[in-house]
Amino acid sequence: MSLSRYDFPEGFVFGAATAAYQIEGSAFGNCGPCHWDTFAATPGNVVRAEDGSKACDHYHQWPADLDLLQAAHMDGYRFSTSWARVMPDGVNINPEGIDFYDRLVDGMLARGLQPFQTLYHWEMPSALADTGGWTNRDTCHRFADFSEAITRRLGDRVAAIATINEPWCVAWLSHFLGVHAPGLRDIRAAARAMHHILLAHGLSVERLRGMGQQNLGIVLNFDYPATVSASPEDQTAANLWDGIFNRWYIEGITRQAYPSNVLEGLGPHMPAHWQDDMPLIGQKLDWLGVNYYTRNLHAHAPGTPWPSIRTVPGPLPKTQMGWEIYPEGLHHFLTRMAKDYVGDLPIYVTENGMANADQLEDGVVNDRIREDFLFAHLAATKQAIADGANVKGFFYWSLLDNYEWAEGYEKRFGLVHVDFATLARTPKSSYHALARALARNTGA
Ligand code: IFM
Repeated sequence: MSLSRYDFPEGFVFGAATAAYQIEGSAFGNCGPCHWDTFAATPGNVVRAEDGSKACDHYHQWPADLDLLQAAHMDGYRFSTSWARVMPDGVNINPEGIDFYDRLVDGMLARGLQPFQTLYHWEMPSALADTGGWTNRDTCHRFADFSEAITRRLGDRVAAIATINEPWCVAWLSHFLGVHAPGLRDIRAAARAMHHILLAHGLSVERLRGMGQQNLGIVLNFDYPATVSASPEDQTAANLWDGIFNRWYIEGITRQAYPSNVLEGLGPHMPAHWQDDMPLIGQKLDWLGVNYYTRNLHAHAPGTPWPSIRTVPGPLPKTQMGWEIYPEGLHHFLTRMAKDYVGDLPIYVTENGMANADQLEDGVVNDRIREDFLFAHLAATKQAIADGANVKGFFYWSLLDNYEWAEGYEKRFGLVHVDFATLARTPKSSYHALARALARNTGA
């Protein structure tokens, strides 16, 4: 597929994304413990019980990593600032942590990269996890304090700030399905986390706006809800999945209301007076981040408790994660967000990518399958723009192979291969293909 930056509007931001815990190395720089350290240390939670203590050692190797972005002609870099690194006990500032991000942002600007910052990409400081994490309303206020502290230092130089990365993962995946830290499987904890994560977003936006900060957004993830059959029961199951995964967060923010089919199950477990928080949650955004990876097939699961959904793998080709490759879903969500929720508000594809069992052979990684995946999703984005969605940028997930949470270091999403024994970086063929597509035609 031959697409280049010239197939997209002038000023469109091409970049790659990472997150702090997945690449930095939490053992360095007086970073505090977070709930992922203890989740990983508990047998059975993470492949080989691996954690992010060393990760890609980005804490020390960041200049070379930023060079990789620049050499691929990227315009932006989406990164996150770890709460546990900036505030190891969840309250007091670690000067070494905040200095690290200060240098990192200056490093981006020196290389012509627009810094797209995410405030919460899942490093809940252990001290706050001890008091209930996202099940505790007080954590939302602590998060606003963290947002203020880091923004006082970086806010004059970042291009955009996202409050939260993927509230569905923070709340449902982590408190109902138990797959991510803190590994709870409890409907009451899930209902509280689903509401509190949006309250934290609202309090953070309110605090940052009060400081005069511009370009505030949130990053939501979306999963295309297909059905196993055309039966009304399976349709209802897919609609409920759509409500839990896709509609809860965007409708909380843009309509100040939660989907009624989800409240049927969660209503009894919601925190008292949650309705009073909706105006705060529903404040104006400056942009919306869309993370998209796959679709899933759903069926009614009779005889099981609410939500009574059985999710099964579909027939399409799959990535190393077992996720179906379905670029049409990205077009669906970009146009749906514009049409049903945000109108002309700028939308960024803040994550899209695939894991693959890449092999380094004779110094080369040939990941043609990732090239095809990437360009198919870029084509879906281009079509969504043609169909009226105001998409302003696309960030590939991820720059580097990294710590894939409960999957440890097994699943490789990077444009750049990382040898986790030596930490050597090797750009894959997909990196070179993207670099060619992004090179500017200078006419020389
Ligand atoms: O690695 C994650 C990232 O942290 C959040 N979005 C999905 C990616 C792939 O699973």
